Amino acid sequence: MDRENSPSALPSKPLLRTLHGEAQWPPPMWLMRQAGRYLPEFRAMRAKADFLTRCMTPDIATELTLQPIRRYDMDGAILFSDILILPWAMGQSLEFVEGKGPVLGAIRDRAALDRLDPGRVAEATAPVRETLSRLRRELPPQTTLLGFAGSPFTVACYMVEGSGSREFAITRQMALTEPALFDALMDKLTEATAEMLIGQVEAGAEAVMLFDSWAGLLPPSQFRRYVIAPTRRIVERLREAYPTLKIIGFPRLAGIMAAEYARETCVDALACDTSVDMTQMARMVPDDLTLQGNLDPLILQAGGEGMIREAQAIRDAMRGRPHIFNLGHGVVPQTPPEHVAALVQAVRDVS
Ligand code: 1CP
Repeated sequence: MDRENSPSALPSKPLLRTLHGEAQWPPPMWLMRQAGRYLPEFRAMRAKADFLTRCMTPDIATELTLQPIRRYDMDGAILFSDILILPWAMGQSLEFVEGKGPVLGAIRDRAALDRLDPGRVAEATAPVRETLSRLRRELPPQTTLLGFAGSPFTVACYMVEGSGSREFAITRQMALTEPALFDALMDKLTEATAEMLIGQVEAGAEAVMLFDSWAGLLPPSQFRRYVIAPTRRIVERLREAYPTLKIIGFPRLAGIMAAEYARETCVDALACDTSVDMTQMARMVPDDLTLQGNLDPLILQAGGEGMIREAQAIRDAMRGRPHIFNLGHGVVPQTPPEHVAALVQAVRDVS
């Protein structure tokens, strides 16, 4: 365990301090998908290697993580990787197809589930840990390094469906009609996710984020079973290994269930999606819970005075409580890079 995770000293990095429950002014900021196609230097690297190779080559993944830090001096650097690296590392076939997104060999029965081998994950993800160690050496001293994973439900959606989807109907049907099979998949994923994240922290991640992008598809009873319960288990396992590790949870489009999620999973920070009124959410959660979010990525794409007003309104509404400024979902590829520069300036301008 390093100093930033030790219980005695409050860390000096602004984003980590906020995760420890201390309000900063102006708030620290980073953006989901801050490394991405909207940056010309990212598109240049894209020509050189396919997506999986970019994730699994420490030179490239380090460079892609650093690009938005160099340009915008973000307070957080998120590892360049993907939530689908875990199923791939367990042996599921994965390809990122241009114009279509991820394509996986769908898991629909016990035999396919049994072929997934969590024992392969540590070795298969060694390059990711190498990337994290390099980043810890190369990042500016005030920048916090974030590791991440998908939450089990969201990762299961892709594993069962075999691709992206609007409804993930096959996955949700499996949960309802073959609960033993779906539970076995969720249990396997929950343990493997915790193990992988412990490895990321060992390698240098200073905080971690759990992305549950499709949590909002579930009715409350299943939300408790497939979102809250596995997240809580992962938080427990991480805290056994690293008692003061800070964990951000993102139950996207969970609506009012997000408050219960924050309380029951014991995450340190709740990342709010675009639909959340942050002022209302602040009233529903403890004062020392960090809130992260939540400018609409399309407002960032549009830019201009309207963007500056919206961003400063979110920032000002959260003043006095621990808040990490971010978007409500990822930067879209059509975003002009100068809009991101204007956003950073607007959030940091407290004159
Ligand atoms: O070069 C390319 O065009 C590949 C596009 C790309 C990128 C840049 C994919 C494919 N993944 C990523 C990186 C990524 N993905 C990061 C790290 C970088 C950063 O944030 O700056 C992270 C945290 C993710 C997480 C991720 N992947 C999520 C959760 C967050 C969210 O966006 O909701 C999800 C759902 C994925 C799956 C995925 N990977 C890639 C795509 C296009 C998708 C979405 C597929 C779909 O459902 O349509």
